[in-house]
Amino acid sequence: PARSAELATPNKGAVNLTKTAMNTTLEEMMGQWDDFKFAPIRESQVSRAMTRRYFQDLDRYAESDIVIIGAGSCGLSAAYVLGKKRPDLKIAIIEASVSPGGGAWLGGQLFSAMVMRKPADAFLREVGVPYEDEGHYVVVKHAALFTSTIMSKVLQLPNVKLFNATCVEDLITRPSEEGLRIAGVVTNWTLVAMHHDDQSCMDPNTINCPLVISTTGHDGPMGAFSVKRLVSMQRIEKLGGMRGLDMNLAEDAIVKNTREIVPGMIVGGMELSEVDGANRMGPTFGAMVLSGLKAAEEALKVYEI
Ligand code: AHZ
Repeated sequence: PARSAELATPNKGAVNLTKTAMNTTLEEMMGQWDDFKFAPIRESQVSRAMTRRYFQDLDRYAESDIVIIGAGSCGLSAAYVLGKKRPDLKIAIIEASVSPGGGAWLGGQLFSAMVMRKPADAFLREVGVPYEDEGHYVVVKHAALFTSTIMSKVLQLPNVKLFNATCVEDLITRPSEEGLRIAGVVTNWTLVAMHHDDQSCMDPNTINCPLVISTTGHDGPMGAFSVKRLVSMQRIEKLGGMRGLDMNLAEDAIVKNTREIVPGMIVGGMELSEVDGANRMGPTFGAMVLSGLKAAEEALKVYEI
């Protein structure tokens, strides 16, 4: 009988708003735990609430205006500037990890504080992250404060969608006057991409877009993805290889050289050091946010024509 009642009333418990569901304040809830109840729900409502939106987003962003690969400090900064300046552009961020943020959850080694050299403090003021002013540089009390703040700003933009746990595993190309242009990305669930060697028939998905901004970080298990692929497809001859640490040289070079390295693909952040043979900067993040700003500026040139 219980089963037939369930089948006869598939939406049982789905509407029927109780007092707890009606804009109760936290103050009103406190001390009232004996009668406490959540608003009722049916499990399928949860499934549909998630899957409908996800598949609508997959459909909407299958044709994007800009795809940003990698949601580290550079990619998120680029997304923030672009998404805010141009609410008419559809921007998809593809992040391989479940947790976006890349290397910006800690300031360096396992320390909390994050250093940004001036003038990158302007970016912190723009997004509303407090800092201590130390003269030529500023210090945010925890790198996670920067990362969570910029992420919350980016995720609130209606024209930006983050697809995390999803990696770019190839690039879409088209013949062009310049030889070849990048015309989109090939994606897969990261967990699937990690099992191509022991499972068969796990073909990917695709996103078309006229412009990709690649910010996948320096070489490593996942890093420098796009520029390594450009070498293997013989679109650039070889990588310069990231050089040793020199904070002063590195940060200036990364910002100045953030550019469209092949038609349709702008590269920013530490991925760029692998192309140009630039130094690394270690634990200072000013160049990452300003490289994001410059990448956004380069992208806007394409869209302002
Ligand atoms: O998961 C990666 C990370 O979140 C993601 N990523 C890499 N390959 C990907 C792929 N598809 C999708 N194929 C991918 N996502 O890219 C993000 C890169 O973030 P990051 O923090 O490593 O790079 P960044 O350039 O934004 O910041 C670099 C921060 C560094 S490294 C460094 C040094 O080594 O000296 N110093 C600084 C400030």
